[in-house]
Amino acid sequence: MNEMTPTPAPTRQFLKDYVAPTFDVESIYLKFELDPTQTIVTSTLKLKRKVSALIPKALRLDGVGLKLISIQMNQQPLHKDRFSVDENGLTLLNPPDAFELQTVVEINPSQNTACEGLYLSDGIFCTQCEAESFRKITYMLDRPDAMTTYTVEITADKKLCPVLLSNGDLIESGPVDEKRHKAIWQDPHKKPSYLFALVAGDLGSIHDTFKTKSGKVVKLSVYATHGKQSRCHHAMESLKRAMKWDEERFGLEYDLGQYMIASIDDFNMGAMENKGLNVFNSRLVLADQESATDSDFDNIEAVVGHEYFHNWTGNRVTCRNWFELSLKEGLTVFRDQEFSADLHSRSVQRIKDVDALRAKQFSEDASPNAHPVRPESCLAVDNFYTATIYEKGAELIRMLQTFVGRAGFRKGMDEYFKRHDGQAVTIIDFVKAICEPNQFEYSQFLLWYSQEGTPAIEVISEYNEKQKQFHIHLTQTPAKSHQQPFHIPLKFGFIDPLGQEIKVESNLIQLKDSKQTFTFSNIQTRPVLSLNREFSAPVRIVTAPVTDELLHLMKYDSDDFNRREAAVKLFTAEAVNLVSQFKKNPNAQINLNTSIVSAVETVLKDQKISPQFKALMLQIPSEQSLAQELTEFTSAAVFKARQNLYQGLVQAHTQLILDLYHQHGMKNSSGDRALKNVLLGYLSAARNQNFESLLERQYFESKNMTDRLAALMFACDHETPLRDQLLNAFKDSWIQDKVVINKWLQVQAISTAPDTFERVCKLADNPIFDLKNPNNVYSLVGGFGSNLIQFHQERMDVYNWYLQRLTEVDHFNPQAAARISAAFQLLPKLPIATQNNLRQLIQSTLKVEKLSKNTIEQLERL
Ligand code: HT7
Ligand code: ZN
Repeated sequence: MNEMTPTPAPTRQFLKDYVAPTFDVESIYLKFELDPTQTIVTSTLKLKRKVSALIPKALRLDGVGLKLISIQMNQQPLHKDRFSVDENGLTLLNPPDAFELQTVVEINPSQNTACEGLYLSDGIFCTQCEAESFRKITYMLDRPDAMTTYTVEITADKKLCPVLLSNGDLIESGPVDEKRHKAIWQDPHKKPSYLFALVAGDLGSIHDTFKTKSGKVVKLSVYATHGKQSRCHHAMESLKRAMKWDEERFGLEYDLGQYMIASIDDFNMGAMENKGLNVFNSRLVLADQESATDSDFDNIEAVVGHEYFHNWTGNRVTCRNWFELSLKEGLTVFRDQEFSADLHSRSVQRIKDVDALRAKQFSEDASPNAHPVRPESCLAVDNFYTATIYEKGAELIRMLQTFVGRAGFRKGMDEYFKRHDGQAVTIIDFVKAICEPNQFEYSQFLLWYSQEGTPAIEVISEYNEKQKQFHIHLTQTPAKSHQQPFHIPLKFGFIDPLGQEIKVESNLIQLKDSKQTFTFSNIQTRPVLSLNREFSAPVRIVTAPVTDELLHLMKYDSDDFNRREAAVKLFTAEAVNLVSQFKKNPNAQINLNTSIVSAVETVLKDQKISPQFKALMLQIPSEQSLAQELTEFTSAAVFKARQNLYQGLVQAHTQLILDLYHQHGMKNSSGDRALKNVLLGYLSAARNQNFESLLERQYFESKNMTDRLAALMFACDHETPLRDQLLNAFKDSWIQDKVVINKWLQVQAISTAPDTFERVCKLADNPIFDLKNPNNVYSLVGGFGSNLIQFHQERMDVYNWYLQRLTEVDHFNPQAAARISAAFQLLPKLPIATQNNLRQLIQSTLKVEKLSKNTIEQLERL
């Protein structure tokens, strides 16, 4: 293409266009001669035409950025008339029904900055093939429904790469010559190309074993940079817990002799479930008390579990194509959430999962990025890795479990594996496998997969004193006017005036129509309704709450989720009211509603609830969740509203908060730390008299990262010398640590202090920050983009700076750039003049810059 030729617009792919491959790949033998700049990949594919396939004139193999050195068919060089090569692949003309194809290609891992395909991270060779990057390694039918068995031979310099890993079992290893050695790995299970992995380099490791329920001993290994082995034990213990849990809860046993996790510093996402060889972002492997927070520990356990659970839900049974991604991701998120709930507090886990769902997925669903859980088209498959596919997908699985019951769900899962083990299937195949053995009629439920947006539910409760009847009138409104009503499972309960649970025959309502009334008889006194318990359906209840009812539920609801939900609603209503007052008068002096003040006092004094739950009850709604309640987002008013809440509550309960802070500061559980740090957040945001000395003491006296980071994060919100004192101390301790230093970048990026933008600009030029490291980008640039207060000051120079950084990242890592473009999701909620100016800025970036299809797709929607 010459320079004057306009770049062709990226093409859209559609779910409806799915056609199965015409050839089976019967096996693949891959030989890697590793070299940082000139790696040679020899692939030998055995291909056979499918019996059912019409005879096509050509067979197309995917391949991107490959230098083809030679091509042979059935051990004979292939004549140039029999094939053609272009920038996206290789076409074989008139191929025979069955043949062996050998291609030799050269690739350059050291120049691969996108973290896709085969690349180098700190001298370690590693791969990331999901979704469509195997084609950057060799020619292949690079699609999930082309499953085959892999044998992989790796040769490399012994000194540079003493460790040579791939999927499956090691079947041979030894020297090649004086300098090089080799390893041959074989994976007996058929898999799609996206699950291929290779890791090679000089890595340290820890090892352990796990005995499966049938008595097989599996060798477990975690690989990481030398010297970091002592931080790998939590990941190893998490892996063993996950293996046991999957046997107990789902009867699923591991199917290879070896399971390996490799920790890599440069990685676009969290982790990757490659068969038998997971590759992990180091931030989700390495942890000890000094370097990782309690939530890092929890995340590591959850993600190690998630990738392990993929071995059955994703690897043994995979997706027919990428539009079906939620088949494996929604189901596996559901499984990892259940794993964490079974191991720890179920209600705390549910609250955290729903908080995350609302913050990420509900805001996505309400934005121009809204899409169904099973999307119908896309420009870039990589953009499918969203909260909707993952977290909302998991909610749909949870609803199915609610409908058919836990035992019924297990029966359905057994049926799913019986029907589909070893296959690439669809979401509908899964739903059928769950529902058919349980005689559950699922046709209306399927709408959850095709209709985007969050449904709203209006609730009117009516008590008839005479007839002792309670009526619940429900109206559901899907997000778009043309959409049909959903089948919605709503768990519920009644609390009587004395705080007792009223027994009813079933605690589940199944809402199917747009409007429906449910009547309950023999209700002796007017109860308070607790609806959508455990958040049984991902919906928004839009009816304005009644304060007295919320206070009653906060005290007495037997469902912890709704008990805390009542507190959230109380805080949210107050905050929304404050926002509208501050919008009218930024200097208004507003006293808090007295019922909030006394409700918080009751929670603070409650000795029966766990500290972890108390911390959740006291959490002030985030800017993200407030944004969802507001038609127009103005950062200054939102900031003031939250500030006012903190100040009012601290003023009313200073001593109580301080006492509780000190009391839990003397204890040492993660729950105590969670509560103590929520209280420290109150004192700091309210600028309580001694807050600086509290922050300073906590930072320097604590030995764990949770407390240190909390103190540092709160200090960053204030333009005081303490902020720099703590930031410098943190930097001095962790400057050499590629994982921990991200925390230092992030706390500065998410600060609400007015000078945040200027400081972020400086940090972006600081040699500590590496634009090529995805974690650095997500922490600093992405962190700033998620900072609703300082990013959305409605200053075009701020937005422009962000777009420039995004463009820079896009030039070498489109996936990372597309992910941080989520910062603009709030655009439709900004004041109209700002919306117009920002849209213009985005449009001109799209026009002027040559952006990837990933980023174009994200920005074009705005
Ligand atoms: N299945 C994994 C997805 C993933 C990924 C996708 C696109 C580009 C890079 C990626 N790294 C990991 C992660 C998971 O859900 O388990
Ligand atoms: Zn996953």
